[in-house]
Amino acid sequence: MKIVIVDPSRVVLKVLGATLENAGHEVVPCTDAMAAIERLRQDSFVDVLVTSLQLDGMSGLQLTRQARLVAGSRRALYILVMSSSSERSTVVEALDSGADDFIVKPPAADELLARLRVACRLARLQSDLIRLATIDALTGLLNRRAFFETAALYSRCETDAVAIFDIDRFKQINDTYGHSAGDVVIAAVAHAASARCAMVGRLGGEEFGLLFPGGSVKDAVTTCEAVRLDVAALSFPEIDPRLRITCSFGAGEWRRDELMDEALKRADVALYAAKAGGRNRVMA
Ligand code: GH3
Ligand code: MG
Ligand code: MG
Ligand code: MG
Repeated sequence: MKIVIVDPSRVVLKVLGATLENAGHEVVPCTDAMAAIERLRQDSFVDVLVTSLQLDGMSGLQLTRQARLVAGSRRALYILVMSSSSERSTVVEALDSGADDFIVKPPAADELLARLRVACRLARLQSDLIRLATIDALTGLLNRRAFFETAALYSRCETDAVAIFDIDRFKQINDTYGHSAGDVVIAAVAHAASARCAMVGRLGGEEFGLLFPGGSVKDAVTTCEAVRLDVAALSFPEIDPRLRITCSFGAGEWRRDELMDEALKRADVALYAAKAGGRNRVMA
């Protein structure tokens, strides 16, 4: 695991760091809380924070609370607090501040490593749960809920745009080649879209959402047009060499102070027009 350890003493950091490294962990030593927070902000691969309560500047309890905010609900971060005081009130305060566990300082190596094995078990479980709850299994895209949550997390820029698209006459593909061939097509279309846009979600069966933070409707239309051409160029020799796929797209402005639902409705109207206009096109 990747472990950030925070203690004002370089000697303590060296001793604990060696123990953890010998057990195969990657260690990031920090002598103060600000450095630790900065690291957590920049590096989403940190699994564990081990912090002393007694720090210079920001206290270990404040660090614990801040670290919880930084990690949020989408990231597994296990926090182990160390303190030379094992008073009950200290333990309670640490756990209530967001720590997952507590160990008396200086910790015995075997106990510290055993507690980190617990951390490892829980971190695996938590990241599995986060993945299962947010990632669509067929396509690897954000699922519908995660797409909406991600959109809500974005600070609204001066301009934003959204788009949705839907595979044309998809029912025919299922009916002609079977459901599993349909799944192959859905996955290939998803892959093509994610190569052109960083934020793509699977909104439902063969319908996808694209998010353009800071982008205009014109940007959205340009990207959709690129995806449209990429999808039209896909071939599926393992299904039928003659099979070609098209998609219809609708793009819309996402105005400030508007829920994304409203912007999606706008995009949906455009998508409907694209379908009615003959499919395999982008409308805004
Ligand atoms: P249109 O051009 O108007 O979009 O026509 P369409 O046939 O694509 O539209 P419709 O919404 O009627 O059909 C979508 C089909 O997608 C219906 C449903 O059975 C199928 N579908 C939904 N989810 C999945 C999936 O995960 N895998 C497969 N293979 N099919 C799915
Ligand atoms: Mg449809
Ligand atoms: Mg369709
Ligand atoms: Mg559909």
